Amino acid sequence: SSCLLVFSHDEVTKHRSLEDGVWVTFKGGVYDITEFVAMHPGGNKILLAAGGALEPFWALYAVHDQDHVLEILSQYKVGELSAEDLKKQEDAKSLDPYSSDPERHSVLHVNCKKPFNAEPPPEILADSYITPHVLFFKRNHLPVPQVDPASYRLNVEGLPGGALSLSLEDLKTRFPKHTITATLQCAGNRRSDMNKVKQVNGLNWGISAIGNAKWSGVRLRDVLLAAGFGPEVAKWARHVHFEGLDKDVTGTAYGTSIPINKAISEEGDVLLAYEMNGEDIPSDHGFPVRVVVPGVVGARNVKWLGRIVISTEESSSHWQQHDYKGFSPGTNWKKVDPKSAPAIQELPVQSAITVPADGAVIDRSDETLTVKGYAWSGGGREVVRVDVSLDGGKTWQVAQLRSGDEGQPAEPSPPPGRAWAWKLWELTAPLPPEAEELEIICKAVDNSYNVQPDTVLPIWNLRGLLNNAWHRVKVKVTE
Ligand code: HEM
Ligand code: MTE
Ligand code: MO
Repeated sequence: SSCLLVFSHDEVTKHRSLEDGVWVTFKGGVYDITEFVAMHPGGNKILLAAGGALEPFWALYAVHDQDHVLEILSQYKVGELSAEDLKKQEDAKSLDPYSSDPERHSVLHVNCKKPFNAEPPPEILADSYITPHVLFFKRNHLPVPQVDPASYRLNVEGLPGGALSLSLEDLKTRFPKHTITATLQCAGNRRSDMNKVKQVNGLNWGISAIGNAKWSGVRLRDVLLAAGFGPEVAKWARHVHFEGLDKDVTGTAYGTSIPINKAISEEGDVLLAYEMNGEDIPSDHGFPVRVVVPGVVGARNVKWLGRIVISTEESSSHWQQHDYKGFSPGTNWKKVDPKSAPAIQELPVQSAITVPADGAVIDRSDETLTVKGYAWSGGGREVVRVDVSLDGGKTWQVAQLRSGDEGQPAEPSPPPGRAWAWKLWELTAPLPPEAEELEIICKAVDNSYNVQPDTVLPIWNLRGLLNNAWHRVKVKVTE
């Protein structure tokens, strides 16, 4: 590397804008990333590192700890940092912002350690109608904030009466407690199948970035009414913003918004939940209070809720304006215009096969085969049928649906339009004679007769979101 130029730290700091060029340093290398800024999947945030070291930012957004990211970076190398300045930088290394994250169970498949993103093995996902919190997928964009329940305050702002500040005790004692069973799914669930078609940007989720839990807390509606929501406010209010207590290096909190109608309607069932499956919400899932917006994409279910704002506009946050949007298969990073697509709210109909696993080997002497999985639809639409094929889609059989655990009483059926929870399904059928390999497929139908698309290709998108194509697994049959 002796033929590379050597730059001082001072020289690097002069390149902090698109006009002067955007330079960064990484492990002693100097990079001119001006051209890459517009292509960055994480948006304009990249400019925060301009003129300095990438390390503290990548410690926070450890999604960068992947070979393909380093490959991109390596294309932009222009030189080395002087030895003297490199040493100064190393001395100033900051503490790991993830050091106080909670312990997690080792059975989880970890997609990213920092921030922590993990899902349970698919084989056990549909073994329990209610997903225990330990096995529930965890999707964090930032370090888990440490919240003291005694000093916790939820601030409700934007209403004419001024801000309302509620303690955890206030929430638990001043408002009636409600419980709903609701499924939460990340927009990136099943992204890995999109990756197989063509590389996308994002965590490589399998089929388990989904879970079903009993959430208890107060209705958002009741809190908004207590804060002064009334007919006058209804005339102008259009969106409700939620802000988490998890913050990035600039102090920006995770935030999103939902439409006011969902927030205020009695049928919307939006909760400010303080319990998950009958216990205090675990820290990974939002202790002490998280929003549960049933029927709506995981991203809007803000954890560690600190602030609610009533507004005429959507949240201006990265996660509302730039991420969690769907695009055409033909849209690439060079021509994507985030403003051209609405934020994802209600999710489409979904199902997946949890058993058998892809690549499993089945013994012909078993004679029958049992296929299991989950099915769910967004917007409170109820799954009314799941079709299963054992022969790659030539013939279909209807699976048995369940809203509870085997041998246990089912959950009461939900009021129309409020089917928030998934259904587990199962089909036991004779093994097709002679077949050496089976392609097993499932597809669900909801009560609006929405169906899943048969392949990924026509719904592929650069971010790998909203994959609800027929789920297919291949198994071998041996004698
Ligand atoms: C995501 C590259 C600097 C913030 C990504 C991804 C790539 C990338 C390839 C997508 C990764 C994946 O999902 O597989 C780079 C390169 C950088 C750089 C080459 C420097 C030259 C930064 C900086 C920040 C940042 C300095 C913040 C200050 C983010 C965020 C995401 C992201 C927030 C999205 C993470 C998510 O999905 O939640 N970046 N990045 N990046 N990046 Fe960067
Ligand atoms: N809330 C905050 N404050 N910070 C986050 O990173 N992630 C969101 C949402 N709420 C997130 C958040 C996303 S993208 C999803 S899919 C769900 O939380 C995941 O919830 P879980 O970790 O309880 O499964
Ligand atoms: Mo998500």
